[in-house]
Amino acid sequence: MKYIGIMFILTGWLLSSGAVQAHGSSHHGAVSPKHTSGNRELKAFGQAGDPSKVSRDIQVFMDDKMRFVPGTININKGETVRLRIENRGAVMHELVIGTQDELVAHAQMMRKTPGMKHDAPYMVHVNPGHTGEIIWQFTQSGSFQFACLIPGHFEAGMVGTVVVK
Ligand SMILES: [Cu+2]
Repeated sequence: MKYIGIMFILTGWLLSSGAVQAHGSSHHGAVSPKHTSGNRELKAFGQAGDPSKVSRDIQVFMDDKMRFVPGTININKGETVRLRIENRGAVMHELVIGTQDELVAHAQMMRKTPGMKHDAPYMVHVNPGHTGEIIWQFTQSGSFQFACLIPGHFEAGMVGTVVVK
């Protein structure tokens, strides 16, 4: 019985660490450096943008009311934009672009793994009083979302919409 118990614990440990690794490689790990031209991961909502092709800057504000201003961003299909994301709050916030399903799954992962480090060209973490940026090309029309996935923030409604036409 003792042996089976140990096996069970080991299996559980392997599964959980495997899940974290899978998350790392699919979302955050092995991501090419920001703003480089080669090896871009194509997402349902587009790909990392080329800074030389930015057609406009879009200012987005975040604060501790758990809201983005503006809450909706309109983009022309194919357009490369620079999101300039200012954190006017007193705590860290982030902006992660994704499909609704991706963001819900990602938020769940964040709750399970507090303090998880993550990075990708479609997200930025911004310390209080700072401004971060994302350069992104929206290659597909549709309705997408951006959210702060810090546990508690997403649940409080820190979600916005990107409409690409
Ligand atoms: Cu937040």
